Amino acid sequence: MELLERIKNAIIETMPAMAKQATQEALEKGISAKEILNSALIPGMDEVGRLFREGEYFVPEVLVAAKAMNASMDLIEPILVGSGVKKAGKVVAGTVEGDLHDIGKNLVCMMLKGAGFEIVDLGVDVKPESFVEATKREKPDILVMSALLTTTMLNMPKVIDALKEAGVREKVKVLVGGAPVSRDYAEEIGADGYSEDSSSAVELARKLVN
Ligand code: B1M
Repeated sequence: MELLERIKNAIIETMPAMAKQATQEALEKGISAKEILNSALIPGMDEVGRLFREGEYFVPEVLVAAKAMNASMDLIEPILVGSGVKKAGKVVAGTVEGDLHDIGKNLVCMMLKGAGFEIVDLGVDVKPESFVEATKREKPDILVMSALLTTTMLNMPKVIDALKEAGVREKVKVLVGGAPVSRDYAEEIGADGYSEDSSSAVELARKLVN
């Protein structure tokens, strides 16, 4: 379908206005929101993730591609919500306490959203008790924590301890990431997974909810 290809290419070629226009046309022609999501947005962002992993795209391209995906998503999301299309899963995400860096966390959230996950973004400087409250309230499949400072990554195990104390640790998969975080550190603190960038975060999240 030519219009779906146009939406997909607008995402890959980082053109938000074109993504929006092609999505509008597709909806007017009767293409369903679900088909736009599954046949244009998700494969488009998958391809962006591949280009990023292989070093062809850098952070600015990924951010604008995500903007293009969001421009399309803004039009189809109300329809998807109304039609009850099943989401890939629910994610609560935040940058840990003391840390104000949010570019990487936002990128992870955008890529997960592009892959069909529902995102509850708690923002930055998120206290352990706020992660716990959101886990109880939102009942997510996955909790994502981001940290960019060697000092604030030490707050990640505090969140895991707080989840245990509140009796909800087993109800959610905990994924961690951010520049100073490593796979070894994730294992050491008892997280369920680590990913070094936003596209591998999507692959990991998909594996964990299936
Ligand atoms: Co700050 N900062 N910063 N900073 N900053 C760094 C991180 C630093 C490495 C710079 C340096 O010294 N070379 C350094 C940390 C040193 C350390 O701890 N080892 C540093 C410092 C020291 C500080 C301050 C303390 C500076 C000061 O005030 N003296 C201060 C701290 C403030 C605070 O948080 N309390 C500070 C402040 C800031 C700004 C506010 C000015 C700004 C943040 C703006 C914002 O985020 N809105 C800022 C920035 C921009 C940076 C650098 C330049 C860029 C970070 C970034 O956005 N990268 C950074 C140096 C650098 O990295 N070159 C630096 C792009 C982003 C896409 O990458 O966040 O790594 P990243 O995310 C990646 C992966 O890590 C991964 O996926 C993303 C996409 O691939 N990922 C996840 C991230 N989270 C994930 C979660 C997952 C999975 C993957 O969950 C599953």
